Amino acid sequence: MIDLYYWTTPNGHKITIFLEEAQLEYKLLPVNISAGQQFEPSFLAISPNNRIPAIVDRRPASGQEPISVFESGAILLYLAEKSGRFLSIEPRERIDALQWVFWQVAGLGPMLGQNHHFLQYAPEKIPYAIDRYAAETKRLYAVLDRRLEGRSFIAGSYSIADVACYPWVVPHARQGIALELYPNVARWFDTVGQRPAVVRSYELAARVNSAPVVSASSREILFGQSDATVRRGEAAQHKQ
Ligand SMILES: N[C@@H](CCC(=O)N[C@@H](CS)C(=O)NCC(=O)O)C(=O)O
Repeated sequence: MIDLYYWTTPNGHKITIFLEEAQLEYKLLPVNISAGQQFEPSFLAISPNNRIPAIVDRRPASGQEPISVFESGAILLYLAEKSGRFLSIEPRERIDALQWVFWQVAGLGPMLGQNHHFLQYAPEKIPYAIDRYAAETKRLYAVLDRRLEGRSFIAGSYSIADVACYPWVVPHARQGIALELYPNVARWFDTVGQRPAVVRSYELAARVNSAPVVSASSREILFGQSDATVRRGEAAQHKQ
């Protein structure tokens, strides 16, 4: 049984998609990041970066102590290895998929996140920041588009590389992206979006939370963090 600490965001969707695809047994533990639940000591003990997603595998293959994992890329790798699904064991195909998973967690996710921030949420419109992240977003979509030319999926057959990237392409309109300008991404996006496990994951998300993650009341929680936030979390953990 996998405990999944989850909220309804792209990084959260990656893991529900994998778990639904692989049909692993899991228990969903919502962490409402708009309400500050990511700072609860019990969650910080599993996810020291105060971010979802995180998992606890109550039945690791070793048969020993439960294993906890944070960072969506590490979780996808862990689950792929545990289940033997969506990551080839053939070395060339395996590293091909993994390099695109790393590309997603180090590039596509953070850059599109900054794009969102400056385009949608920043209290002042800063043209330099908006333009910088809009251009980088378009560059990354173009990289993905070139990669998908003549390919059905990002790396060989459907893999954790597709699972990692898909949820970040879902909000393409809010990123200022016209998907028709990236026809290979658009075709891939349609194919992945029709997979029953992907459909189930987004239905599940709608049942867990239908409110926007970023609202007037959650802005300070999400955008007001600093080293003091981490120190407060640490102090709360020590009190426990
Ligand atoms: N690199 C991390 C990023 C995770 C992340 O940014 N999670 C966001 C939701 S998508 C979060 O938990 N935010 C809570 C906060 O900002 O306090 C991963 O890939 O897991």
